[in-house]
Amino acid sequence: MHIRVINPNTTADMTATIGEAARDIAAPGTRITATQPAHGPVSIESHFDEAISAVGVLEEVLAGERERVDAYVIACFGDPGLQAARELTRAPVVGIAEAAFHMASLISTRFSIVTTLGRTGIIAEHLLDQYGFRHHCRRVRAAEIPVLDLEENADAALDRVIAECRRAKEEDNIGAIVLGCGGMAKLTGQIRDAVGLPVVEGVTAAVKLAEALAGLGLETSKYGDLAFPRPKPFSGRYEHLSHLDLQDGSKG
Ligand code: 5HY
Repeated sequence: MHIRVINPNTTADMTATIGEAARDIAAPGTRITATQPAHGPVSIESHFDEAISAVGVLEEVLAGERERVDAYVIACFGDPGLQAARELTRAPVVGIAEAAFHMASLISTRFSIVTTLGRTGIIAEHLLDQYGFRHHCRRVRAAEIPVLDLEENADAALDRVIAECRRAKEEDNIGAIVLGCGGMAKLTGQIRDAVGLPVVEGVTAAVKLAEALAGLGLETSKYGDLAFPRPKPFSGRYEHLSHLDLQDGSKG
């Protein structure tokens, strides 16, 4: 099984971290390719960053279709471009936020999310509503660290994330913590041991869900809104997306 794990920001070190965490948890025989867009923000910390990164995610899915991968993971906690990506392929596409919400709701009745910057918390809240998990989530908290601090000031960033997780444990009456950033992919064990609560991390949750879906032979439905986009002309810098013929498996 071949899973393409897409880091929607363009920071290679974070892509490497995400790839390592995915390979550590993948089943024997699962091949993980960790990629990032050629164009886009070095980190995603706003609606603007998210909107731009979504196009990069779609370009990476089209590249994966040329390699006929079996499943995709979108490794940013905003799940940028998730539904659009599902239109481009029959393969399952799993967003790390959606995967983490599902997994956390299977092991706890209430969880809190700990993300990086407070300003991106609303993105997680919108996804909780969109996916139907608002009633499972007590609070969306922030360690108030820039995303790239997870790579560049790792120890200090970890301390701040642990401190916020401890506050969640003391104050939120929860049974689990959901980590709210793909850049936290390799911190699960340290945080769990420091906080003493189950910790759900999106990249690893999404890889296991992608394996399960592909292993069951389940494909993204092509009936209704996730059907392949109607081929049409695109202009300017998107001209190469014109007349995408995704139907017959020979990808654009
Ligand atoms: C992420 N940003 O998972 C989000 C996290 C966030 O570049 N990768 C990013 O803070 O919204």
